[in-house]
Amino acid sequence: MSDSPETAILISNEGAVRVLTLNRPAALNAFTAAMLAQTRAALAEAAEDATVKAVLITGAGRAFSAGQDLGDPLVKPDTSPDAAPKDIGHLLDGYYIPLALQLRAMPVPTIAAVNGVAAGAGANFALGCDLVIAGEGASFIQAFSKIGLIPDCGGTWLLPRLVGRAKALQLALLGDKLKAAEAASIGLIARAVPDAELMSEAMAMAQKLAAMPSRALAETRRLIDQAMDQDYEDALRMEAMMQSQLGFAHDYSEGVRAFMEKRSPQFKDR
Ligand code: LHQ
Repeated sequence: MSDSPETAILISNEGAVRVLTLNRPAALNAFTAAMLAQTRAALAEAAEDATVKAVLITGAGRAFSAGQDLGDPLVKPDTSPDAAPKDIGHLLDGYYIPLALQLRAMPVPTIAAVNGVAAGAGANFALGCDLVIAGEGASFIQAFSKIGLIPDCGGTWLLPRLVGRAKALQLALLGDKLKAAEAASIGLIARAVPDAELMSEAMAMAQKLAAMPSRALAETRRLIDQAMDQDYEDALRMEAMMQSQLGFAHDYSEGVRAFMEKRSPQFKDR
């Protein structure tokens, strides 16, 4: 059964691309605590497997993810008069924060193929991936304000950096549905493509990244994230330090040799 905790994440491989499919379609792939734990385990497994060179994340059925499962006993408000209020922040501390950090520290690129609605933490989980490609029927909803919450799973950090303060506030305060094409046009995501082409386009992107020098890609992400909070000179010095390190690594000499010899490079650093 799709809702059984054992199958909340489907795992498959296509060459060097690890595909993770969020798989609770009857609940629009909303995250339960068990599913969050499985997502973390699947990402950890991909990070440790040297044959994996890119991770593609998508959703089963008509949604990417509707965010936190609001029926999960950990977050569902207990309406009985003598019930103690629940601290839903524990779920962020215990699951969403480690998940968001893990995504950012992956040794290989992550691609979200958003196949339908991505709401709440489901939207921000997708936006936390390195590249986001969405089908034209997909949409992004910062649903938090509608239930009295703030954007979590990195939303307050990601949104202004991706689209600027004015647009971030528009999306977060109103909680309106943003269609994939507009999300692409404002720079929230990389691309919107016809629904029928989503998986082939996302896979082509993932395969392209999988053939590239993984370590350089992971360090590129790390330095870009870090530079957001640095001044220009610090970023320049960080670039020089990293370039020194990468210059000693296999992939640089292999990349230059392959260019000179007019052949495809065989990268191996991770
Ligand atoms: C759901 C859900 C859902 C359970 C659809 N849960 N069942 C972090 C930590 C701590 C606390 C709280 O929050 C967070 C982070 C967050 O993510 S908060 C934001 C949580 N997400 C939402 O508020 C979105 C709620 N969902 C919706 O607004 C709609 O379902 C959307 C706009 C996503 C899709 O609308 P429709 O296409 O009209 O589908 P639907 O509403 O009919 O949903 C289909 C089924 O999925 C339905 O079940 P049913 O048994 O009636 O068929 C929904 O109950 C279920 N579902 N989202 N988050």
